[in-house]
Amino acid sequence: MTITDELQELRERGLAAIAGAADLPALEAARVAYLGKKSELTSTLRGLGQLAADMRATVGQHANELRADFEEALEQRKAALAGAALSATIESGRLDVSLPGRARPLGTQHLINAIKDEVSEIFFGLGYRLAEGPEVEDDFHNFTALNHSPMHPARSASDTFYVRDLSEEGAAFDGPEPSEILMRTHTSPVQIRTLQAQQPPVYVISPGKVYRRDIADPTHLPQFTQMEGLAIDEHLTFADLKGTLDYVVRKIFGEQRRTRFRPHFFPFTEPSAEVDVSCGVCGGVGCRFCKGTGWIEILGCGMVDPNVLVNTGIDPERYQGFAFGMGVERIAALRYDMPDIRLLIEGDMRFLRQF
Ligand code: 2U9
Repeated sequence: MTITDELQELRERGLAAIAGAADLPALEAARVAYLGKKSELTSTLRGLGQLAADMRATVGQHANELRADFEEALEQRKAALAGAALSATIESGRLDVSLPGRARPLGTQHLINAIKDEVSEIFFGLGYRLAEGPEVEDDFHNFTALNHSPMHPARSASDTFYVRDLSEEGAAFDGPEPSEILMRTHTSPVQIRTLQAQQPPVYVISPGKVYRRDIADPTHLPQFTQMEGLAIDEHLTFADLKGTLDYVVRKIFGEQRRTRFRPHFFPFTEPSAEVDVSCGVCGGVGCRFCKGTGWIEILGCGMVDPNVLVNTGIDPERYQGFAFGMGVERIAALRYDMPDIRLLIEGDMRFLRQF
């Protein structure tokens, strides 16, 4: 075989290896094999000096052409592989916009807030306004202004969560003095603040979270939601209170329901009453649901004690009023026949999703 034939055979092998390189590392291996220092082509070029002059020119020309052709073929293959790699990347990242989207479960309002809003709307329809205030309160607004005697049991540390500011100099968790700061035990202090800030007429509702040192059981929670209301005006009587609450209870539970007012005692109202609604299961004749009485207790109320008006700078000779309070969780439990109000706050979606 002549050198020219050998170069022709090398050309075919080299071009085939370059064209057959499947990726960039394989292409680099082909470059080393056919253009590298130890390649046949390099030794041919190095050996040119030993050839006769006429052969040297011909072989030199062919070998240099072959080197140029290998280099060009390498460049072309490299570009083709890079293009293929880019296409593969694009292909793998392609989005099928016709695929259905991932379903994301939607959150909804909690039943407690839904009932709070529903009852609030009934009062807004009667002209009441929303009053809000702090959940961390002081003794005056939570107890003293509301006519609680200094030794009233609700003030005890076993009924009320007291709060201490531990960032203060020398403060200890069990400080020597009783704390004046507490978690509000009802939303009544919001109404005390309203009366301090504005003169009657006042018609407000104050829904919100309240805190009592109770152990959770089917009918108690250490944190629950209250809806309280207050009306202070000239000439308000117990008849206004009865008419208002009878209307609201029928709006909440249904027009066919009736109400009953039983005498009761609260420190902040006089006279005071507890309000029952006729049983929705038996219509008032007596059944297991109402424990045979035909009635279910739903809220407390009364005429605001004159002492409370005096405590907030309002003249009780000119103004009178009524107040009421109900537990939102209790309303929810009655309306949906729940055996245990703890279900409302445990976050079990199988239960909450029903409403
Ligand atoms: C002012 C004056 C009087 C608010 C009232 C009740 C009766 C009542 C309970 C219902 C169930 C608390 O959630 S519960 O445990 N509340 O029975 N609350 S009168 O009386 C006020 C409020 C503010 C200035």
